[in-house]
Amino acid sequence: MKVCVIGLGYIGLPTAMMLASHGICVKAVDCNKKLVNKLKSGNLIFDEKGIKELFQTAVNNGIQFMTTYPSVDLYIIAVPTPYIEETKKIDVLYVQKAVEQVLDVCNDNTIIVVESTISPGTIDRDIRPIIEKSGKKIYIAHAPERIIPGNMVYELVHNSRTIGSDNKEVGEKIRNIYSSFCKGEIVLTDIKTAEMSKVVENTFRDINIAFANELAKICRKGGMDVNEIIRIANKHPRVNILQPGPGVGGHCISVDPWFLVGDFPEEAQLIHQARKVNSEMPQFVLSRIQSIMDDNEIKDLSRVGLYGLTYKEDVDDIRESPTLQLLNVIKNQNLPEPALFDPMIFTNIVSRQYHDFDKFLNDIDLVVVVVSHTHIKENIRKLDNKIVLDTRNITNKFYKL
Ligand code: SAJ
Repeated sequence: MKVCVIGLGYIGLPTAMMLASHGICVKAVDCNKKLVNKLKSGNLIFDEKGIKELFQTAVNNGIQFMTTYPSVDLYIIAVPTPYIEETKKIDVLYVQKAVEQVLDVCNDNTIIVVESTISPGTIDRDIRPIIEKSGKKIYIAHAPERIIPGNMVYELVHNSRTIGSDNKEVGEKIRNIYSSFCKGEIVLTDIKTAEMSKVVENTFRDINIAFANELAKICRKGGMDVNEIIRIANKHPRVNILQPGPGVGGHCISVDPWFLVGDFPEEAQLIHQARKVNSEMPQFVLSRIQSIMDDNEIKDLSRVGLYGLTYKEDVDDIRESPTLQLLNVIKNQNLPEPALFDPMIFTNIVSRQYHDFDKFLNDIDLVVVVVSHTHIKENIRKLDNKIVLDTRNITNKFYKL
């Protein structure tokens, strides 16, 4: 069976490479010519544990990168699904465009699998009518991914997966493809259940992070140590509180819960509130910075340095990152721009960005650790003479949230 993976981002690319590495004939498509040329010339666009080796095996096994849609037996669509700012509903345009382009080249009985996260009912409402209009006999299914950036290659192989299909035989065919590399359980269900379960997983995590963040605010006001309280509470066999932090970033957890808020505004009260708590964390971080500046007679934010720009530790993805959210809050209040350093980011994203850690430290009085990269843990001694706000609780000796 020939497979085409559409959308060579953080999910599509590793999935395409994994399939190719396990003997499947894979054609990997992206509309971005520059990206495709980079891949063709043997360069990856992001780093991940084990991804270089996977890339090499996939190339050796004949994976093909291209910008045009080929005719194959099964398509996997892994394009972005943002939400519409005003309505909070899913913006399904990229998926629809991909489906339309598949329909232009595919034959009857082709299978289209949507991997992109979609809100429950999206396939019936927004995709099926396009397929019906084409007059072709096509099978559509949904197989959401679950891999965590930072450990993608391992999780692609070991996580359990869900396949939503309205046709058992087609579901089995898709299961066969994924089981070429996936050692976890592969659960077959209907499309809407698969759509909803993926959104629910990320919403569960968002709510749990919001709980930890709210506790941080309560403990700050009440003069209590939130990290110690969480450490003790988590000794209870049925309590597992997550870590408070500077906010929730990434293209998944900070996006997917909005789909439920957009479609079920009356019912999704807790989900909406959790999003609000997490979105307000950058403002809370700014208040902490200002109070520490007052305590230490630091006169303005230009003497403050933010450590970390990515949305979480040891990845090079900056989408929706808490640092970018914080910089936005600072800009909106017309305050001076802080300095910034991130060992994972080599291009210039903001104007006061440093690429030399020692120079960065030299130019500032207060360091705000926004991301707990391994780099900062290994260089913790360099912070010895600095005033530090540690929003990630990397050690217990600094100012905390
Ligand atoms: N965060 C905290 N405190 C925590 C845990 C996370 O503040 O205790 C923050 C992180 O720093 C980051 C954000 O939350 O800014 C999200 O990070 P994450 O590691 O929780 O999750 P993602 O976005 O990298 O990946 C999630 C995962 N989903 C779940 O764990 C339910 C992953 O398995 C999904 O595949 C991925 O979303 C996706 O693509 O949907």
